[in-house]
Amino acid sequence: MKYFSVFILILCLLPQFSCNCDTQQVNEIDPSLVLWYNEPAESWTEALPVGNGRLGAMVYGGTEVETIQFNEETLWTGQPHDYSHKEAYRVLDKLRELLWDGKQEEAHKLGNEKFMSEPLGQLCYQPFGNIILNFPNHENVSNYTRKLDLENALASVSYDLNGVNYSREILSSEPDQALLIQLEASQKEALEFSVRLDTPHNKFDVSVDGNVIVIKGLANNYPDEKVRAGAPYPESKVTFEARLKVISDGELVSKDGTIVVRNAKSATLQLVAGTSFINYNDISGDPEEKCITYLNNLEGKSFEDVKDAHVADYQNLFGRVKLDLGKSEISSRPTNERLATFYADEDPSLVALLYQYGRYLLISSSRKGTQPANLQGIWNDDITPPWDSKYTININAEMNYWPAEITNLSELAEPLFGMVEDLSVTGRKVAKEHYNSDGWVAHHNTDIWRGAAPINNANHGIWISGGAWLSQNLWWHYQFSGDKGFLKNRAYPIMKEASVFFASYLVPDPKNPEWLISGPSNSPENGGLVMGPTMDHQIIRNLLNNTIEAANVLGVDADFVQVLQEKSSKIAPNQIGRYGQLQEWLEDKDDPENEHRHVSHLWGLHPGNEIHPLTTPELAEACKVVLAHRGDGGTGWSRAWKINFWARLLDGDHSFLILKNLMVPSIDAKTNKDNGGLYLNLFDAHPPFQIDGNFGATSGITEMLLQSHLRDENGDYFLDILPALPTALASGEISGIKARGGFELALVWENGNLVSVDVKSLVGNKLNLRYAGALISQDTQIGETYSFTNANF
Ligand code: FUC
Repeated sequence: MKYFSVFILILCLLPQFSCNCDTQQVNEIDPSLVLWYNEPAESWTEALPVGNGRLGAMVYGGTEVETIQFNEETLWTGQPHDYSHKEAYRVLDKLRELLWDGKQEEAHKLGNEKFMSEPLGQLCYQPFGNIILNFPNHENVSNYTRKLDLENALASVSYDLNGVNYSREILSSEPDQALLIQLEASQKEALEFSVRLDTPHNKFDVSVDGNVIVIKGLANNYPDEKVRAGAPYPESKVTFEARLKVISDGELVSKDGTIVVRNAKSATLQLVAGTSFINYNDISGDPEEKCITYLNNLEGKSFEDVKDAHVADYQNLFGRVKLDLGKSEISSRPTNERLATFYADEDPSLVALLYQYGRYLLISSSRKGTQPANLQGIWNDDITPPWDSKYTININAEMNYWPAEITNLSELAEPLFGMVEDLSVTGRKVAKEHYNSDGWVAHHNTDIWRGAAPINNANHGIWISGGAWLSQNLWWHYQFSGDKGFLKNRAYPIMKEASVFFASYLVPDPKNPEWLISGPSNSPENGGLVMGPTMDHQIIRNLLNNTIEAANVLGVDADFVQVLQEKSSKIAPNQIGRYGQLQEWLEDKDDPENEHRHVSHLWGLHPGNEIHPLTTPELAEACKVVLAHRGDGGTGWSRAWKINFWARLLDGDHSFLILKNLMVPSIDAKTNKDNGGLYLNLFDAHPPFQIDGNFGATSGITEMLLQSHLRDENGDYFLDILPALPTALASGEISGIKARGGFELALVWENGNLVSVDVKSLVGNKLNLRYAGALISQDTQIGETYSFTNANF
C-alpha cells in the first residue's frame, strides 16, 4: 500500500499526469490546517492527538487493529500531600554563609540533608487506558488516509476494501465531555468489528452492562524504580472509571468484556471517563457518578448533534486567528514527507500548520475548569513518563502559556491561574517552613498536589523564582485585557503575596552591599547553588515592578509600594562580562564553550521586557554573545525559546533559522536516533516528547510578526509591526492576534513590506503603532477599528 500510494502521489504531482484517485481529496486539504498521512501510525508519536482539555486521546488509525490510547487529566499517582520540610529555615543562613565562603559542595550537602521537599520527588501523571477495535480481515486496504483537521478538531481515517469505503471520525467534545468515535461503511451490513477497553494499571475490573463496557480501577503507586531515597512517597488513592457505550444499526453481542458489532452500516462509540479527584486537596469524588452523568447527558444525541456542538465550540476559539503564509505544489504532500524536506524547501504553509497546531494543542489541553497543560499537555501513554509528565516551572509550564494571550486564546490560561492560586496556598506553608517568611514561594516543579518545596537535588531544586515567574502570566492577562476586576480579585492578591516573600528574602551582597541579591538559588539547572543568579534578579524585579504598577492602578497599598520600589531599585543589575556576554551570575565566570539548554539569564529579553535593542542596546548585544556561545540547537523547548529570543533581538532570519532547526524530523530515518525536532505527528521532541516546544514555536512565530512589550513615557504600549520578519516569510497575512493595551490586529505584507494593518481597539487605550522606524500615535475608541497602509508610515 505504502509504495503504491507514494507512486500515485508522485505521478499526481507531475503536471502532465492527472488522476482522479487521491488527487481530489488531497487538493481539498488546506495544507496549513490539516495533518495527513497515507499510512497508519506505527508509534505513539505518529498517532494523532485529540482533546477537550480534560479527556485526551491518541488515534493510531490502524485498519485491522485500531488503538485509541486515552487520558483523563486528573489520573495521577499519590494523594493530597503537604511536601514542606518542617523548620527547614533553620539552615537557611548557614547555606548562604557556605556559598559566600565558596563552599558550594558543602552547601549542596547541607541543602540535601535539611532543606528539601518530603518526599524528595513529586508524583506523576498516568495514562488511563486504550480503546481497542478489531476489524477482521481489514488487511489489504487501498486509498488509505488518516487526518487531523485543525479547523474542526476532528481526527479521521478512511480506506477502501473489497469495494467498500470504511471511515471513522474521532473527536473529544468539550460541551459533551466525551470522546466520540463514529464508524461508517459505504454499504449496508458491511461493518463488523469488536471493541474492548484496557488499562495499564494493576488494580482494575472490566464488565459489560448491556451495550456499555465499564472499566474501573485504582491508580498505580508511584513507580518503584523512580522513588528517591528519604521520606516515603504517598500511596496512590485516586480511583477511576470509564464507560464506553456502543450504538449501532447492526447486531451487538458481548463476551468477556468485549462487544462485537456485526452487519452494521454505522456505529457510534461514546467514551466517558472520570476520577475521584476534585481538587488538589480533595479526592472524594465518585467516578461512577461522573460517568453516569456524562452518559445521561449524551442520551438521545446523534453523533452529528455532538459533532456540531463540538465544532461550534472549538471554532469559537480556534477561528479567531487566521494565518496565511502562502503555499506551493509541494505543500499538498503528506505531513511526514513535508517535514522530511522542510529544512531545504522552507514550505511556508508548514510553518503556518505548526503555528496553528500549537493553538490546536492549547485548546485541546487547557480549558476552563481543567488542569493546566502539563509537560505533555494531557497526552501520555507511559506509566513512568519522562519527568513524571508534571509541571516544571523553571521554563516549561510558563512556555506552555506563552501563546495564550498573543494568539487570542486568553481564557485558556485560566487553568494556569487556578494552579497559581493553589500554589499561593501551598507555597505559603513552604515560605514559612523553609524561609520563616510571609507571602508564598514555589520552587522549580509542581504536580497535581501543588508541591511547592524544592525537589530532586539541592543543586537545581533550590530555585525560588517559580511563583514569581508564574505571576507574570496573571499580569499579562491584565495587560492584554485591561480587566481591572481580574487585576483586583485574582492577579493582585497573588502578585502581592509573592512580593511579600521577596521583600524579606532578598539579602545585601557582601561584595556590593548596596545591591540586594537572591540566594541560595541557581541559574536553572546550570552551575549548582549560588548567591545571586541573574535570572532570579530579572524575574523578581519584574514581579515587584508589576506589583507596584498593579497597586497604583488599583489605588491600594501605598506604603507597601514604597517598600517594593526601594527593594526593586536595589536588586543587582544586569552585568556584561569579559567576552561581552550578559553574565549568568554575579561573578564573571561564564564559559563560552557551555552550550547548556537553559539560557536563563536572557529572561529579561524574553519573556521579560527589561532588555531590548532600542532601549538597552549594549545589553541586547551582550545577549547576542550569549546566544552565540549557547549555539543554535538545544532541546525542543530550548530551540523554541531561541526563536523568541532572536525575534526580540529583531533578527527575523536568525529566528527563522532556529525555527528550521526545530522543524526537522526528530528521529533520524537512517540511524533511528532521536535527536530532537518534531515527531511525525508534529509533537515537539525534547527528546522525548514534551509539548512546551510546540507552544514556544507558536509564540516565537507571533513574536516575528507583532511585539507589544515596550511602552512610552505614559505607559502606553508600542505595537511593533513585523519587527522580525524573516526573508523566508516575505508575504502573508494574519488576523486576530493581540497586543498589550487591548488591541486586535490584522496584518498583510508582501515581499517583505507591510501592505496594511487594521487595529481594533478593545479597551480604548492610546495606540502607538510602529513600523520600520516610523510611529503613528492616536487616541482610540472602544470597539473601533483603525486601518493603515504602508503609505501611512
Ligand atoms: C527541566 C529541563 C529539562 C526538561 C525538564 C522537564 O528540568 O532542564 O530539559 O525539560 O525540565
